Amino acid sequence: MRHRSNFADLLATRTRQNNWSGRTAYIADDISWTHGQVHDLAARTATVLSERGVRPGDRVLLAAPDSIEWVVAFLAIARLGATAVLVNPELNTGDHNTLLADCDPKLCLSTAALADRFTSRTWLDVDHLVGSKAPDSAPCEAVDVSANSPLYIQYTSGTTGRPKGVVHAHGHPISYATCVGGDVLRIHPDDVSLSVSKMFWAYGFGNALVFPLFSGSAGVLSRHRLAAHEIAELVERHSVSVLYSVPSAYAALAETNARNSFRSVRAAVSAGETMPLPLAERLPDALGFTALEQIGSTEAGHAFCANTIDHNVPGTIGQPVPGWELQLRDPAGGLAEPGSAGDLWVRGPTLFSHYLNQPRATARTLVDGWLATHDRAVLGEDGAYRHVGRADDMEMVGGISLSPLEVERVLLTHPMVREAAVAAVRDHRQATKLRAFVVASDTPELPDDLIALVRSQLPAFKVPRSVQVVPGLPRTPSGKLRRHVVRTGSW
Ligand code: 3SK
Repeated sequence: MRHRSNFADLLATRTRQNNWSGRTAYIADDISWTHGQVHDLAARTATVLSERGVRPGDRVLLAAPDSIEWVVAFLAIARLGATAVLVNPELNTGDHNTLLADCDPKLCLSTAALADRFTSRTWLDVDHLVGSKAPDSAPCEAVDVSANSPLYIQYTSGTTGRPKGVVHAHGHPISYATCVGGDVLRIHPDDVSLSVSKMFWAYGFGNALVFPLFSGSAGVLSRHRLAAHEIAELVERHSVSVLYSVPSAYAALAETNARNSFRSVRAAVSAGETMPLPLAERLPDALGFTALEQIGSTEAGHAFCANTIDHNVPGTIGQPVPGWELQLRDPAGGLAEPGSAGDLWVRGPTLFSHYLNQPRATARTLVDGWLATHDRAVLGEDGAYRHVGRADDMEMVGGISLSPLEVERVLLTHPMVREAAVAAVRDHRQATKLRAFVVASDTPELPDDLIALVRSQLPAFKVPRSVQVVPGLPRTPSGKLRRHVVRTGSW
């Protein structure tokens, strides 16, 4: 029986049926690629991969910066019915080796700069493969797969712990493109998007690969991590209409004085972490837009709760994305009292099938079809959810447990503070003391001012003993704070 569920094939067919072949799909390194060119090159790249022995069900590791080559390689792997393992190219050798051992790929694709990482396996330079070898090959037919066949794996370690390979199927991106890209953001063929988060990560993959290809719109790609002034410059140069970013990057943008560069932005999406309310309130003045906050996870595929183009309540993570159910549970596993905070469990159409090689972790996280997000939230009377932290966020100081978020929220009201993290850090006597780390315009009196600010609003045991100004906080690629690293006091 033919399923016609191959994700790469569905996108190529959709492009032909909607006459999008001549429209711009990507602008990468200032070169434009049409949707037709991308799908044609992917079909030819699939031929080369097949000649190299890639077969349906094989895993192919892809560790490269965001680029047209990345997009084309992904579509080629999908076309062959193989599974793409999407890996952060910036990891160190040890981390790459851990992932290699876990996913045991048939073939590795990376740029030449990372060749030595992967030559213990069959390895190809993705830029050479797509740029030089594929154009001379014939296009390859798509392999027939079912909507449940594995399509890609992304690694998550959450904010701590052993990496887990999250497996998603061919049917998933089509579903979140419809619900998040369509219902929530109303992406249309005239949009031009820029995702600050990279494509190896769930948020960036949906934003930069799935949404443009599914909607016939254009995406701007950058190989390197963008500084605030580069984001402003790209948005202005390409008249970006949909910007996807994370709170720490919005905080940096708000200080650029580049409001005029953002005139073309009709939607500015924020995810990865809760946006502090003072920052959310600063954005309209500083940048001319209000951010649309959403929350999702690698296991969920993309966002499951979001503010939408039609209904945005700053300071909240919005309402369930169509197709998703949310439950707030109390510690005993029952439903939390209305209006009180609970552990967030979600159920919906794009939940991962399993963690690669980790059945016990899968069973702990996916229970009766519900995903334990480890986020905590509260449902307001307005129907919008507010994120109130992670289940593992608590700090213990002098035997008393406290939420660092409450202290961070106070610190963030100070006009000089752009980011804040508070943790119980061991001093030289191994005693834990509350310390605040802030990204801020430094002044000699800032630490004392911040301590006085917290003291004026919170009880004494929540006042940090010291304040350290740091250039940046340790975050996951999606922008989530790595609290276990903050607790070490150095990074
Ligand atoms: O909220 C997030 O961090 C997220 C993660 C993956 C995909 C999408 C989102 C919004």
